[in-house]
Amino acid sequence: MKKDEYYMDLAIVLANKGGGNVNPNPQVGALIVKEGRIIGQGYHEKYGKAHAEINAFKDCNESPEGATLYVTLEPCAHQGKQPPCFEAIIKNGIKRVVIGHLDPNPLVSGKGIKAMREAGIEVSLNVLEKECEELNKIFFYYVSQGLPYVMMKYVMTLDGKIATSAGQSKWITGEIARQKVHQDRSRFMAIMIGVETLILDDPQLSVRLENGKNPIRIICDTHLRSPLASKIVSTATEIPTIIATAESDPEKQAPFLKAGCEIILVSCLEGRLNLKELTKKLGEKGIDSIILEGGGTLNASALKAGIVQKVQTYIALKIFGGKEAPSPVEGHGIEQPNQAYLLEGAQITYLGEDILLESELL
Ligand code: AOF
Ligand code: ZN
Repeated sequence: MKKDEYYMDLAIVLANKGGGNVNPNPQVGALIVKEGRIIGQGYHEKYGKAHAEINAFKDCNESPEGATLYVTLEPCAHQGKQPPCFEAIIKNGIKRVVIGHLDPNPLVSGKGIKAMREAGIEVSLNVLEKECEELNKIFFYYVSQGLPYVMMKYVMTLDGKIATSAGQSKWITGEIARQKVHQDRSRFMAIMIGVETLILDDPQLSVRLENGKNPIRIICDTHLRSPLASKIVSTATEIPTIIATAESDPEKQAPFLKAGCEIILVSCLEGRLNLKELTKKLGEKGIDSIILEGGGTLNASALKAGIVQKVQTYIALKIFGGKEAPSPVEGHGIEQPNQAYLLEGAQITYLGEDILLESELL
């Protein structure tokens, strides 16, 4: 591995430490190298707090003058919650800046690079660009589209069942796969289910991990049928909970508001919530990422509405069988194979006795 790639790889490891704590901002890592010695390192630790570059300067154990700064994302050039980083880079006498990926944020894009070059700093671009893009898939999508990045996740048997014909789904995968589910939940800002799943499974959708961060829970409930006694509604004062509904009657909404839920009013499309409109409203609220956890009817509507970017399929080496046993995507489905939703880039991870297959919608 070449020198620049080697240090950028370390900066990516640093950036990853911010996962789950910086949304809807990017995960960023920075490393300062002088004469072959790493003299400072930092990452963006918390939303609204110091940027990675500033943390790396604070960490320096000797003067950064004449050093090279490795940073996974183009340094910012705007006054946001934090001052512009390119100024600190110039002020600290950095000689060379190596950047992993450009920042698509219109407030930032290209401006800092120009200013740094004008100040005589050598700027190298796109080192480990693909890896740095992978790091901030959510941020890049959100900042360019204004919509949350939606990952449809389901757990199924080899014969494509998400529960038995008696509706039982605990458990399909083993412990290692379930740990991964909780790690992902603490990295995404929100988690969404349909009201049928709420009624049938009564889930908590919380994170059972040490220092895990609970995602905002979103229930798609066209006619406000959510049981007030459900685990999610009854804990809405502890974990933020949004009910998306087309029911505008204040009397029907009142008990949910009293329970601590937030209500987002959405119009109906063919008798179901307009999911495109809902994701737009969630994006405007600053929600950059959603895990869609079913059930099959909501998954079908989400695919049809074109709001899904990624599909995560956990496969257990088991067979349930049963014509009535539910599957991950229901609704009417398509009629001709050439109308299928197509995905690409299958990534396969072995998690104990289970398999995780991740792919992206074309
Ligand atoms: C971060 N952390 O390490 C870098 C960011 O409101 P602010 O000042 O925190 O600015 C946020 C924007 O700054 C963000 O959208 C991104 O474009 C840029 N870079 N942000 O939170 C960082 N380098
Ligand atoms: Zn910055």
